[in-house]
Amino acid sequence: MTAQRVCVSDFEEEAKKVLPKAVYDYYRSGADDQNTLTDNVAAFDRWYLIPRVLRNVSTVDLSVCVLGEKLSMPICVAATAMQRMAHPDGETAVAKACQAVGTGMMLSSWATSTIEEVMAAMTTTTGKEGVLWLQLYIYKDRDLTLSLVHRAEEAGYKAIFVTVDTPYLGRRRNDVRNHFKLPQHLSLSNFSTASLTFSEESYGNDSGLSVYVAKSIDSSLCWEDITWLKTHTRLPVIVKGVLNGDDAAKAVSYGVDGILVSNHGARQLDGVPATLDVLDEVVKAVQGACDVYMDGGVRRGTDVLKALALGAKAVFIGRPVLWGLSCQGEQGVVEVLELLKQELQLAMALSGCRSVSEVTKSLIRRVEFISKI
Ligand code: HOC
Repeated sequence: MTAQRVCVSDFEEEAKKVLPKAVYDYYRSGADDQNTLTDNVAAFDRWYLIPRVLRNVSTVDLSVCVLGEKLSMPICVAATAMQRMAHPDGETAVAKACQAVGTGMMLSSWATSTIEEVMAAMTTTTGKEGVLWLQLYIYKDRDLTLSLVHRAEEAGYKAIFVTVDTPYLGRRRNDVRNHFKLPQHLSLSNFSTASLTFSEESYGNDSGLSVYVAKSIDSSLCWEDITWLKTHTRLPVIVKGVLNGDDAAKAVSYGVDGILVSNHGARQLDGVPATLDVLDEVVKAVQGACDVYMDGGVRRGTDVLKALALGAKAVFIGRPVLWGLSCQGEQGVVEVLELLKQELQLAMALSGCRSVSEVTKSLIRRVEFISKI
């Protein structure tokens, strides 16, 4: 009998047992010494919640509007690559789970299901078009890049999240050790020609994946490319991977429709701050000109509450979804999303917040001193 899953780490424990080691390691790893990976999670413990009482919390409304779409909660699904390694239904299972729970999903352009397949899966659940956003890497091949954008537009995606923190791939040591490669029966479904053979391309201390990224991703990317992208799409463009106020202000000056504070799940540059620790700086720099979202280290409802209190409009979760998917496909993802939703609802009620708009900075205080004892 499988053990009861009562928190996100229960799902991870079970996922670790069912996944091949190389796949678990690929999903789980951060870059280099993984200091930022640890810190993304630890950062949430550096903030206290300061609840208010006697506020009639008999009903709590978690709904929120993200990029013009009403969602049941401020918890969305982050882009994670190659989800069919976790479960045969991969991205389509995650999409259906999001639709069932009433939230949005960011699809990795490195998905093992096509842009169109995922929208179709999401739509069949309720008959209503799902809330899907496309995560985009800008390839050296700009026609290829734009073909992804236009397919997303055609399929009814609502926005493009352009990843700006990956001119090269961060070094994940386990992928090198494991000679990580995409299992042979899978492919990066959105690219008809570029089938990957990581093992053949790996050498020395580089994983095959990083060799592939160096060959295909445009490392000359700069701010003018945001303008370029915006001129080629009618969809909102959100910059994913901003970690400081100056870049956030710059993004606003380039007319972005949103900013996602992200360190790529701590998989790129080790030693950067936890995303929670830079959220306030980014929110201040943006001065309300666009919405700010965050990902990184969110594992509990109270984490979501702290991120909202620091000014995030919504949070995105990556690994917890992969663990749910690994454990039990669509149902496992529904369970993870429902768990976080319930945890957030309870945390809001216990803090005296009846709606997301009542979650303000006065709800949290930085821990001045953390005893090591
Ligand atoms: C274009 C290739 O985000 C990761 C994923 C995939 C990165 C590959 C990008 O492993 O962090």
